[in-house]
Amino acid sequence: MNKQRLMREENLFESGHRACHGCGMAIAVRHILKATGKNVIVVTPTGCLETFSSPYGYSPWRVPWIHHLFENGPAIATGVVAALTAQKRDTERVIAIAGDGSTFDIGFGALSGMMERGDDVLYICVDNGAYMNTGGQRSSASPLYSSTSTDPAGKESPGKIQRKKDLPVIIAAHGVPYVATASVAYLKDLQKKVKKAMGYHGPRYIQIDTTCPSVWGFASDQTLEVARLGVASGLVPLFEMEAGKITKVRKIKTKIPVEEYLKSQKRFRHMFSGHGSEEEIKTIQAVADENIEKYALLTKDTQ
Ligand SMILES: Cc1ncc(C[n+]2csc(CCOP(=O)(O)OP(=O)(O)O)c2C)c(N)n1
Ligand code: SF4
Ligand SMILES: [Mg+2]
Repeated sequence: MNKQRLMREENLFESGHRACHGCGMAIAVRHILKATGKNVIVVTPTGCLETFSSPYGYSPWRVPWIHHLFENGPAIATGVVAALTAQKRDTERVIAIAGDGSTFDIGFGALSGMMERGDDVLYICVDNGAYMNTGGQRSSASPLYSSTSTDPAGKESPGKIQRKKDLPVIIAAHGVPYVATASVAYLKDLQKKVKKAMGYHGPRYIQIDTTCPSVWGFASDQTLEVARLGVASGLVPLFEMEAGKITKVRKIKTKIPVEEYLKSQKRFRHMFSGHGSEEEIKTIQAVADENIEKYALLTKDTQ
């Protein structure tokens, strides 16, 4: 088999989508499917992924794919599992790939139900920290003090004043076998976690930090670098939890101050405009330090 053909066959999320240049989500999905292989059925709610992967007449999906409402992904995934069981089909597995608005907010009740029932679904949240498909409104995954279209920063407002919801820990509290966080900065790590999750049965959850050049505000060739800065600052902790316990963390090799991450994106530029934002930067640093301590992210050399 020639090399080109081999590469084509390995890629289950191909060209033919309309994601923005440098979209972290498109990169993540390609790598998720490399790890699952082709025997999966994917369900995806409304959001950027659905919109950019279903232009009329084209499809990048090389696996069966179902688009459904914004709020009912977990229920649809459960239904597909039930249909496969009824048909005695055990070769395909079901995975949901959904945005943070759908996962953290509007589909949260359905997600909790699916986790509690114990359905055999790998649920993956491609988290870009806001409702991007409709113009960047805040979600409960938006980071503290990010400027969003519904929490715009200005003279009277520092941006979103709430912290990001700690969804992986909430999901783990359901007693599910596997929960992990990943980043597009570390694609081998991402694939490893997806493969590991596929080795379990029951509900599993992976949350992937997927950088968004268009709404976060950075050059499209900086997608992986901005994601890497998030991890290096401690704001995006990468870990695995099995049966509710942290079993593995990705250590930070070179720790950076949060300013370096914040300065890389326009959604935080108000923090450096001289409107007395020093306190807010300190608060964000405290969030990063809390993650570093909670997940023991530093090695002996980086402490
Ligand atoms: C019930 C309902 N409310 C609102 C919308 C409009 N809507 C479509 S996509 C979207 C945002 C999706 O955000 P997210 O899940 O984070 O995915 P992203 O676009 O960021 O990838 C919204 C608000 C809708 N389709 N259905
Ligand atoms: S808006 Fe962001 S998440 Fe959506 S397609 Fe563009 S880069 Fe990707
Ligand atoms: Mg989103």
